[in-house]
Amino acid sequence: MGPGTGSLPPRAFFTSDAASLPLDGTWDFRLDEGDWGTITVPGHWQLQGHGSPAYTNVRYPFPVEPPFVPSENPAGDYRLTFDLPENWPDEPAVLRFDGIDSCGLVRLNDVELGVTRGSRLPSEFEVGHLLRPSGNVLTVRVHQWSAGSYLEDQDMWWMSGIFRSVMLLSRPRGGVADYEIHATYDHVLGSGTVSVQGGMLSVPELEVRDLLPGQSVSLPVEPWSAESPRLYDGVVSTAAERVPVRIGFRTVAISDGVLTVNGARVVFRGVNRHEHHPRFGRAVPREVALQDVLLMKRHNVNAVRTSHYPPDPYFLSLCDEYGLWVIDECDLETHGFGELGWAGNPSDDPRWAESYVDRMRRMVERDKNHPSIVLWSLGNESHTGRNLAAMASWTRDRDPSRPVHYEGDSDCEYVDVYSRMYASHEEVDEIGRERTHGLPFVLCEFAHAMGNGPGGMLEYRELFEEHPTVQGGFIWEWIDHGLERDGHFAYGGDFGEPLHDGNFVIDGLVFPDRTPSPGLVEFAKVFEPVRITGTGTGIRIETRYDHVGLDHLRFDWVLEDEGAEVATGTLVVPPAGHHDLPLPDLPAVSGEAWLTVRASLASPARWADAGHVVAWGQLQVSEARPTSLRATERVRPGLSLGPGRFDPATGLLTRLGDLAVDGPRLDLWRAPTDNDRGSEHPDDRAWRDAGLHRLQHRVITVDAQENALVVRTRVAPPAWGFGMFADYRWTAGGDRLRLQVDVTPDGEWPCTLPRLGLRMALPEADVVEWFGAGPGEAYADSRQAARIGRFSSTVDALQTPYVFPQENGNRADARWLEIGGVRVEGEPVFDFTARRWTSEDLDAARHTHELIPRDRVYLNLDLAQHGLGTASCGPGVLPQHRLHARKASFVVDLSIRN
Ligand code: IPT
Repeated sequence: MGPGTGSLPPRAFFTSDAASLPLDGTWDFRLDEGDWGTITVPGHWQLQGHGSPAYTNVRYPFPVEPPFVPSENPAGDYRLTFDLPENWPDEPAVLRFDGIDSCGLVRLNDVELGVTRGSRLPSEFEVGHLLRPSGNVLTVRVHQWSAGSYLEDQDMWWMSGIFRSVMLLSRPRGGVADYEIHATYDHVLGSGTVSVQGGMLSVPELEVRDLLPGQSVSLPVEPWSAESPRLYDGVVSTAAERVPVRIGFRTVAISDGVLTVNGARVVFRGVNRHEHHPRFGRAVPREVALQDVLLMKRHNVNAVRTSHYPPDPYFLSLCDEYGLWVIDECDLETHGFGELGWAGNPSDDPRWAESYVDRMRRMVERDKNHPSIVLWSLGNESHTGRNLAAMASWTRDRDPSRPVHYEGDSDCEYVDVYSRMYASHEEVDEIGRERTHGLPFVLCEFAHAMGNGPGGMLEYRELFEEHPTVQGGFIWEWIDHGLERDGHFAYGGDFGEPLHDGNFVIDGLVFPDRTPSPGLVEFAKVFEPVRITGTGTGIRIETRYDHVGLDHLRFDWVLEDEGAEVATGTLVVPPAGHHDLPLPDLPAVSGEAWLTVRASLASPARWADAGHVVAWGQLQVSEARPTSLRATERVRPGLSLGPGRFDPATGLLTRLGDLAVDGPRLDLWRAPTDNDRGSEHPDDRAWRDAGLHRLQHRVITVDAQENALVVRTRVAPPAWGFGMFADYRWTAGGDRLRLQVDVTPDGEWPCTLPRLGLRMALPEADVVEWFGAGPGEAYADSRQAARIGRFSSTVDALQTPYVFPQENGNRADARWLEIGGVRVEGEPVFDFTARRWTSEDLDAARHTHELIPRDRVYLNLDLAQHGLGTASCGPGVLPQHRLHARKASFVVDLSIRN
């Protein structure tokens, strides 16, 4: 129940001019005393052919009887023989392990050094006296389970091994044992104050030379913020060692219940980041950590909570350099005790006290010099108790410069910010109005990004803007933890785990391979740092930056008529504040025209090229010309009308020109999303109970009138009395067919509707072109990122490959669409999806590779779809985005284009 043994006191992570020897690479390895082979360090053995990964969210995959773990406890033996480089100094040395999951018994040259605990924390051992010039033998026996596993019940894959770097570091006598830099910023005076411990500090750029430990100096500086991450290079030195350091001046404070940095209120537009790679698990290569940071910055993410353990330290140096606010979270979660009503929870058991504080100490000491870290977090989902309170008080004593966060302290007895997860919009609004607990409020998790979604981010943003103490939040979560397997991504259960939580581990804003999902694109739009809107007569520009102005941006406009560019120009925007600008002079246009204004980087930033768009807005400047159709054509024998031929029995369209089609008919079903399937009362259950996935269409009449074909039907599920009358009225003018659909609910509908629209099948087609919202998918409560324009795509590219197949790819507000020679025009607009499989196929599939293209294209033309919400963990679809059975009419025109 205690921490590891034999290791040195924790200290800052740094490299210096002292000798060092990286020990990463190929090691000898055997599992459970089997045959010796090799393994790559850092890495997990389960991803290198030994055993398999297992996924559980909350439940421990072993009996809960702390501190005992199963007798069947996989043991990985690691062995590395290494020589010292020539000139290796005759000085003390330490062996540093940055992360071993879950514990390792370390031996060097047959001498036992100790045991590591705390998987995502470093351990260092004194080894100088044991080293020899060549033939050093380092062995580590790693166990999958240890008492520490009870404290490491995070929602992620159980994977073991030496998964972070191993280093041998010479520690010169009289060197920098540890160092600590305090660099604060006084926003009133515009000056910084810096002091150092552990060595002398020089910062040439600031003309600071050999500042002695314990002394401080104040001078004018540029502050550090996530928006302007100004770092000063310096050196901490003693006679024997020089440590390069990077200093950011900033002051975190809470005043009047508002969290500020450098005197300005901050809003976290954040994400929760687990360390995950589809092939390497939590052994994330450095270039991939950089990729995360670049993707975040390019999508207007300004904050990261390192859920739920300290990341590889390299990630934090990237946050310093590129600018991200960080909540550094300790490696602690005991969620599985929740299943036992928290009986025996370590958080309040004194026998675990030392382990708790040890974990916090190791994180804080390791990471204390990062300007990006603005809050310390005690851990996640460990309920409450004295050990957590002890971590908090230790932290406050050690580092009064950063507030303490922990969501589980719901009464805010030992934390400095009030934190919640998945609180509904309504509740957040109430917290903001009542200033609950009188503390800054953050959503450490919100908007669960599982599958298609999250819906409702916009409405959260509005609350962050409305209430000063509601200071943003962190989307759950950054990345889908899918593991690559035979060309697709695997999730819980795919490795035969007896106990697992399926695809609940697939809930990120980026896919496992880090392709941005539509959720991330939506995030970027919702949380853009500049708001550009139309005022009716002009353009409004509002800045949402907390620390910088607008002078790094340029504002360009483009005028498009029916989606075709007709003019462009540049707007002159003052560098700070909010502005109402007049419209630029625009040429005459003939159709529906939109003015798009984009704010882009005027010059290259560290994280993106010049021209990268950070914000945009659209204003409609002219309406579409109304189209009218004169029903000139007569219904002909054999039931044809204009370019259409119909089945006399069903009244369904069978041919359009030369094309064989299966006529549009009413469709209410969609392949449920993870959010539809979530919550205690899932929409998906209600829909299935109502039988919406197996509607029957009863033809009442097929009425061939002179200029119209009128088909009356009643659409209803088996076993129930409710249903919907659907009348299809076909007319034609020349080679254009018009369909008017009128639906009228019959009886009491027990549930919302997944969608309300038409579905038809067309011959195979490749390219789709449309004028409407795009280019990406859009749903009622996740549609900010779609702009009005003219787009083209292949049918395949319209699909969003959610790891767990579900409804996806909806394009909103199409004015017209062309696919495979068919033109569809809306009166005025429709939503559409086009795919090579049916909604039923999509519903049945469990992995993307199970979706097999058919030889048709299934086209849905919808009046509306139900919103997405985030009920997979959190609130469902907001009332204004729900779709109810109602009387409705809609009109589409069909014609053939050659
Ligand atoms: C919350 C966890 O903190 C997080 O790790 C993750 O499991 C998330 O849920 C769901 O994906 S805890 C839950 C009880 C809200």
